[in-house]
Amino acid sequence: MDRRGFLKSCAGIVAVSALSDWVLAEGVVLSNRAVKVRIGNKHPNIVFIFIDDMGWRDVGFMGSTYYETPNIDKLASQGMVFTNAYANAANCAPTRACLLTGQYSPRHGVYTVGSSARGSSSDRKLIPIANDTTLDSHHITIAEALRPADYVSASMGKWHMGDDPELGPIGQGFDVNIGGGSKGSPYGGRYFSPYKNPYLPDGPDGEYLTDRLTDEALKFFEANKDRPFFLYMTHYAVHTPIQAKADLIAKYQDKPPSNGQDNPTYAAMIDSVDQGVGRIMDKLDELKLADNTVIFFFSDNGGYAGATSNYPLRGFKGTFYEGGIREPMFVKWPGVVKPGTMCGTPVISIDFFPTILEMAGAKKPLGKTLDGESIVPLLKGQTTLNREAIFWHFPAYLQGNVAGARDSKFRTRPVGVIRKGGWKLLQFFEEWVLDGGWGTIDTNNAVELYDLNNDISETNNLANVNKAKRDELLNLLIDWQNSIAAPIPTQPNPDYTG
Ligand SMILES: [Ca+2]
Repeated sequence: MDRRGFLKSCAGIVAVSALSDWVLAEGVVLSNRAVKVRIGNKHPNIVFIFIDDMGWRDVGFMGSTYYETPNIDKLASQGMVFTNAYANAANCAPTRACLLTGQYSPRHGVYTVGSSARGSSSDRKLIPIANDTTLDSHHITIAEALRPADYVSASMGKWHMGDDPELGPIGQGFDVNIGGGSKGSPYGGRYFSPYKNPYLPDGPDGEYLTDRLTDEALKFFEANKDRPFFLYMTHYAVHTPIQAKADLIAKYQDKPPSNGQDNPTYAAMIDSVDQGVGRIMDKLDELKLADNTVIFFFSDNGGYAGATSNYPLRGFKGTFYEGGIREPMFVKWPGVVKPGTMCGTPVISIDFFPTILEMAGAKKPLGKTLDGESIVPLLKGQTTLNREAIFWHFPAYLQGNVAGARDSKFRTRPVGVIRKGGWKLLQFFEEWVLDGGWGTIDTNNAVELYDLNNDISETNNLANVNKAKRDELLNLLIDWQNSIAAPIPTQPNPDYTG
């Protein structure tokens, strides 16, 4: 049976996602992963530099005067800096699942890291929604979507979505996996070889993981310089454990703290990332690929409370205040993005999937829902996108006491969030569900509203001051929750003791 006949015979009985998987798989077989050298290499190479746990102000180009990132800053100056760029979540795995699929969390069920029921049960008012700790293999990832466009792709570093052969980078469509499995921090708890990482052969004793991943990236460029490539450069740095090379720690040992940033070892971790970025650019220059390579720079959640300061943003990794979700970001796209530009339009990690597809000239996989929007128009100078708002859904508990959190026991309790224009609203499900919803909204303490344009630190809750704006955003948020069937925790926890 030919493909058309097969599709026709299946159309009535095969679920859309299964059908699109089949079409995608067929595309892979037909291309046979053959090396096709493009005449003139029309579509750019894509290097996505993804730092773990890096805070909004943890780089020079975002204003840090403590950390030193000359290579990253130089690259940022050659591209467009996004000042309102968001991760889809305040911790690692969910942002990664959203980025790799281009979908909000309710579509894949990865809401948090590990259990959604963190902390003491007696402190939790609701039974949280169960969490998926791995990304199911039926989801089409960005690497799978790039295959029909003849991109070779590599994941280097942290994966955190499951293990190969099925759920790791190879199982999810990458051609190369260096060091990525189910773990969210360096295997064996160490940044130095021997790594004890099943996906990364040990180097010489004492070799530093960030340096090694850069070495592997350079090899990948050499091996694939004649075809379009996608590198998901997903550093384990600068996640805990906070470990760095002694000579670099010494560089920061006597440096005066600045704006609350004062950890020499963390600064040295960032320094190693920066040196790696410099080596990547030198290699792309040497191979004469730099002019046809797009560089993205991004992080997966806000800065960690034990290592840095996100000032003036409120909160840290794990909270849904800006310090937990706003990220340093730039895009360098030679010949398209005007160097030295800045964009304040809110963007979010689900946007990278359609953006990269558009850059690569790849088609949206058949039947695939993409929740994000391509930011290519912004990169070309437009100042708005089509959507009305962006959303977060976190039906889980994250324990811990950090400055800026809403209470002392949890970095966050179950929450829904919307940002529209300069306004941001947080809907806390415990109060919303248990204390009366709309009926008692003026007193139930379920909703916080902030005017980010005038209150970037989220100090002034306007929920009962601008009720029209509150209700407008809350209605949009609830409409979105309904449209995507976002599961809201509603069941009271019998263990709760108050
Ligand atoms: Ca992270």
